[in-house]
Order: sequence, then structure tokens, then C-alpha cells
Amino acid sequence: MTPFAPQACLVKGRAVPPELLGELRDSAPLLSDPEALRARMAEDGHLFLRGVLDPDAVRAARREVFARLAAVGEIREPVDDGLFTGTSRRTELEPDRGRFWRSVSEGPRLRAVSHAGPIAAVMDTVFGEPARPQDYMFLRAGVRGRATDLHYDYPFFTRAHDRVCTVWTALGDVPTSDGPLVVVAGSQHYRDLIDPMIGHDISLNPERRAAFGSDAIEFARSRGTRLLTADFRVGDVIVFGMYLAHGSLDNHSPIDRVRLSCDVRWQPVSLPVDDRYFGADPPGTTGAGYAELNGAKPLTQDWHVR
Ligand SMILES: O=C(O)CCC(=O)C(=O)O
Repeated sequence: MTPFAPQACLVKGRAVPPELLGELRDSAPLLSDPEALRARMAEDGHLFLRGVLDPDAVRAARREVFARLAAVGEIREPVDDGLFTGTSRRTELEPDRGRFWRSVSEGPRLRAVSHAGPIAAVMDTVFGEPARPQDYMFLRAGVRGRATDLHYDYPFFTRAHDRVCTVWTALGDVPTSDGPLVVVAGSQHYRDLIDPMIGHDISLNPERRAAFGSDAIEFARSRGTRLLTADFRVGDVIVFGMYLAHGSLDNHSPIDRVRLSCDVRWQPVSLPVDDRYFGADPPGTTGAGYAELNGAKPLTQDWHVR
């Protein structure tokens, strides 16, 4: 078992002070008790679920994605290691960014873990009724230096209703040094941030940013709370609702390993869908489809933490 290595948790190049850091608690043992699982979700705003996916299926998805990135010169052989070459030929070989990223995001092995198999049963249990994933996927290949600022998912995904959950899947081991997801403990109760956000639709009001102005360390300190994360391992997922502040740690992998993950939104089958994220070629948040995603940009060493 990989030990939790809090010293490796960086935000914008600074170590997260130990008093502001905690380890996500594993809720997988509650899967056999749906009421308790849903109570945990209501209490924590998230469920960290260790080992719920088939590790071999996740490894196959990782290999499928990294083989595509190796074909454009970004990932070294053997692709399973996920090491960045430091260069890219994506622009010359795949000039249609959106089409390329859509085809990578629709790989059958990737979809077999993100949209089917064990995660489908997990999400039925989380919602207490049959659930379905959005077709649109946020596939993220983050090189060293990359991080995601704190935000709530509400402005992106609640146009039709707010019974929506994000499922963030580690596509391979993502130790804290590689910049896994981080959540702000208790942020589902921050009415001063949540109330003004109600009704904010990022597609209609893109000038109003979803990301917080302060970085995660300052934010956690100001709220007297902790940032929760884990050394994610192959097979682990975290599920969270639209009212939980989250982001990622910095990827500062000393071996230039690319952090690979995907995040997909799920909702009850019984509720209306948001057309932006469903269909054969979903328009996405801005209407640009897969071209709008960071993942659609060639990997480059010029990433700065943002
Ligand atoms: O993977 C990341 O860096 C951020 C993921 C995220 O913001 C999400 O899943 O909603």
C-alpha cells in the first residue's frame, strides 16, 4: 500500500501546512449499506471510494489514452508509465484539436470504466435510483506544474436541476506528488459562497469566474478547515455533489509523470438532462465541444500552476 505522503502536497509551489491537511476517508465499506452510504454523502458532501473499479480495466483505459498521446510524441514508451517526453507533435499530426480529443475521450476502454461496469452500480446506489452519466467527459492529462484552482461545479452542471454528482476517476495511481483531487472539508455548508452562486450558469455568464480568488492554502486557513486528499490508486474514485469546493494539488512529479484522470457527471435517469453535455457530439459549456477543454491542447512544459 502506498503511504499517504502529506509532505508531497503542494499548492502553487508551497507545501500545505500539516494542520490544514487531512486524508480522505474511505467510504467503500458502506457500499453494502446504501442508507449509510447516502447518509455519508449528505454529511460529507463527497464519497471517496477505494478500489471500486476493476484495476485491470482502469489500466487498459490508461494504456489506451497514453498510446494516443504517444502517437503524437507526448508520452514515452512504455506508455503505461505515463512519462512526458517534453515535446509534442500534436498540432502538426492532429490539427483538428476538438476531433482528436473527442476521439481519445471516446475510447472504448476508457468508456468501459467511466460510463459502464462497477461505477454504474455505485451511482445507482448513491442516487437510490437508476442513474446515467453525461456523454461529455472531462479527460485530464496534467503535466508537471499543472493544477486546478478551487471552485464549485454548480455553475457548470445545474441548468436542468442540481441532483448531479461528479465522479472523478484516477486513471492509474495518482500519488499526492502528481496533483490529485483535493476537496475543502465542510465547504458544502458555506452559505456565504453558495447562496450568491445559485442561478449562476457559466455558459450564460462566462465573465463571472467559477474559480475562487484565493489559493487553496489561504482559503482553508481563512475558513479554519482542512484540505482533504489521498494517494489515489488505480481503481479509486471520488464522488461529490455540486456544492463541494474542490480543485487539485500541483503536479510536481520528479519524474515528469503525467497525471491522468477523468471526471464525468451523473444524474438520476428520471430527471431532465442538460443538452450541452449529452448526445453524439455534445457542445459542452461554450459550444465548442471537446475543443474547449484544456485536455485538447498539446501537452507542453510551459504549463504554469493556475
Ligand atoms: O482534475 C482536476 O484537476 C479537477 C477536476 C474537477 O474540477 C472536477 O472533477 O470537477
